Amino acid sequence: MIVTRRKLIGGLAAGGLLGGCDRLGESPPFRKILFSAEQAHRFLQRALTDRMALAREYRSDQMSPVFRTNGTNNPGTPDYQAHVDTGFTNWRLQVDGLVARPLALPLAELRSMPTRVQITRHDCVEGWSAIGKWHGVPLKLLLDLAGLRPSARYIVFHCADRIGGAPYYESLDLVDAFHPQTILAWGMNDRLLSVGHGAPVRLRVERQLGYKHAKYVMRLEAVDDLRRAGRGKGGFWEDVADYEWYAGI
Ligand SMILES: Nc1nc2c(c(=O)[nH]1)N[C@H]1C(S)=C(S)[C@@H](COP(=O)(O)O)O[C@H]1N2
Ligand SMILES: [Mo]
Repeated sequence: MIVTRRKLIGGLAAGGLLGGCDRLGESPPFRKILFSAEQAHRFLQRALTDRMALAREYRSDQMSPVFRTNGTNNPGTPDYQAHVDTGFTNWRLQVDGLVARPLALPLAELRSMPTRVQITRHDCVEGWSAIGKWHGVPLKLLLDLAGLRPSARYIVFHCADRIGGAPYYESLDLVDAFHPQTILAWGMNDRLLSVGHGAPVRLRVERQLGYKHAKYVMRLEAVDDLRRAGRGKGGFWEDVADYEWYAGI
């Protein structure tokens, strides 16, 4: 929320807090309050502007000739294999939790929605990077379709794979969830997303490190608290190896 100085003064006046003092600016304690409110406002504004900034996008001729896979390169469960065998025609993306309208969206429907194409650099904490082209539906469109309830604060991405028995999952706050470059990608480098890179859909959240880009996304869940997901730190690597939950780059 952005509080202007005028609204703040108006609010104080309406609340009777100003009493008989009509020379507000000359009253030292009030001047102090107003000064710090303005500082706080400026600070929040800058923080939000930074979070909304776009990641660099590249030209086609800058794309990496090879884009390796990392982590799981095939969930390998019978359920997942059945979806691969049927071209994901029976697969549905579940959208639930703190939403007004839970959804179950077929892949064809995701692909028919407005598509964003972006050529970006993926940075893995293990020390490699690659530039690839991603095609997908802006996460914002899906969240608007489902209608977030006011209590929703995070989006949890539930994946089809497990590592050492624990399901892979990740989560974002709403600033990143609504960022214009945050997409659920169903295509990569002008082709349908391969199994290795996370078919049928994977997250691209371009201002963050590689492990946040959940592959094999089956379900989006809107939650008010991350403590109930996984082991409570908001993501698989956050839980098992203390990776930062906010992996901004
Ligand atoms: N479901 C799932 N998503 C995942 C992983 C994983 O093992 N499982 N690995 C993460 C890591 S560490 C990286 S660097 C990227 C790798 O994406 P890529 O295989 O398309 O290169 O996926 C991320 N998303
Ligand atoms: Mo990674």
